[in-house]
Amino acid sequence: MTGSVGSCRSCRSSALDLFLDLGWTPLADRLVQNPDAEEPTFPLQVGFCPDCALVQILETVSPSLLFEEDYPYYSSFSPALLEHARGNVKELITDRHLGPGSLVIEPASNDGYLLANYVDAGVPVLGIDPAEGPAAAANAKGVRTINAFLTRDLAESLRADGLQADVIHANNVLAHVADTNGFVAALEMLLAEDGIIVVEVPYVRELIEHCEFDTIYHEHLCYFSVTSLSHLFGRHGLRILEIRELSIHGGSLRVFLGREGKQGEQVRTMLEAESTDGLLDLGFYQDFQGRVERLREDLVAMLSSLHASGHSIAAYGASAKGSTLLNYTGIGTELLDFVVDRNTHKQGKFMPGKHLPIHGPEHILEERPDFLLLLAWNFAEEIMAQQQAYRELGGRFIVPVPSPAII
Ligand code: JHZ
Repeated sequence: MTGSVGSCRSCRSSALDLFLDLGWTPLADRLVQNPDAEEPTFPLQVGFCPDCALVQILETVSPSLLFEEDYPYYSSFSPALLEHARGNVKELITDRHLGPGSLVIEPASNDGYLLANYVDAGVPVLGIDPAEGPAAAANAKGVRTINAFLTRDLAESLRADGLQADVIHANNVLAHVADTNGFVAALEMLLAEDGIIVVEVPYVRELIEHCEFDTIYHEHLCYFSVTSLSHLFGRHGLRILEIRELSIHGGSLRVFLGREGKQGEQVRTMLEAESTDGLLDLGFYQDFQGRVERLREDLVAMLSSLHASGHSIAAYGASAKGSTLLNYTGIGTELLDFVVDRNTHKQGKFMPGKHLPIHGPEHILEERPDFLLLLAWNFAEEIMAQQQAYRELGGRFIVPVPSPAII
């Protein structure tokens, strides 16, 4: 299934405009076990659809290569994300009067970090996730999970078995699916008549305005605005009822969708603002390549000068976005000594392409690098609070976006 799309992933328009080329990069979540083995790389180019305003990468890498085996991302390693999910679930249980007779479904449920909150409250759940390790971890903690991709076929068979959800969560998954319309059709099929779908996606406005180019990698096929979401879901009889802007993952949207219902005032306001601010035109995206190139130059210059003056530098967060950042900027073992990450499934492996070794965070105090490049800048506050001891010893963090800064 790997290959380049000829037309828009959402509306099928053939008029895609390329505005960013990050070169060829390895797969961002495919951590390396053996640094001598060959690693495949794929083109990473981003286009804009002038017909439905969807920003998207042009390459589709086979989903089984991306997600099925050895997928190292386990949501539960971030306390901030756990708290984020807990708050969301609590509110929905109250607002939607959920109880033992309800059903909550979540595609891309990962290790069950979100659904576990429903299980604790006695609300029946069904998780669906193609990644073997995280799905097994979810089942082990009592979150019923099918190890599969959510497709139209799976939705049809679940529906034939009588499953209809009062709430469907789709957090950070819409951008990941190769059959965008098929996935939304599957969500619609699984939704009870008066049910609600809660979707979270990183907001393309934040990506562009804050130069978060590193959140672009092959797992993320689409980068959504309210306008592009509205076109996509509208095609499947689903309407945006409410939207919230969230700070998670560098700035995200939480969108509530239903078959019918009153559209909140803020939905109209955001749609209008996107139009006024130019998000529906190529012009909004056109200087992004130049801004990303400048960031690369500034970051390489900053690290090179620190290194040349005898400072040691390591990195924090073996994140997927870290892989894009390192591979696009070319920063590797000549400037950075190692990467640390709390996720034990990542430790002992190497970063894609650049092959920096990944250790547990205790390595920081053992090695005492002068600087830590923050590759998980979206969790800056949380990580820096955990690293108080390192900071008290004089250690400093470098945050790469929106422009490199030492803090
Ligand atoms: P994190 C992930 O991207 C994966 P990544 C995925 N591709 C996606 O869509 C986005 O999220 C939304 C570690 N960490 O979550 C955990 C610590 O070590 O920003 C992670 O490995 N200590 C599905 O990988 C990494 O940092 C900590 O205290 O770019 C963060 O990765 C915390 C908070 C995190 O996104």
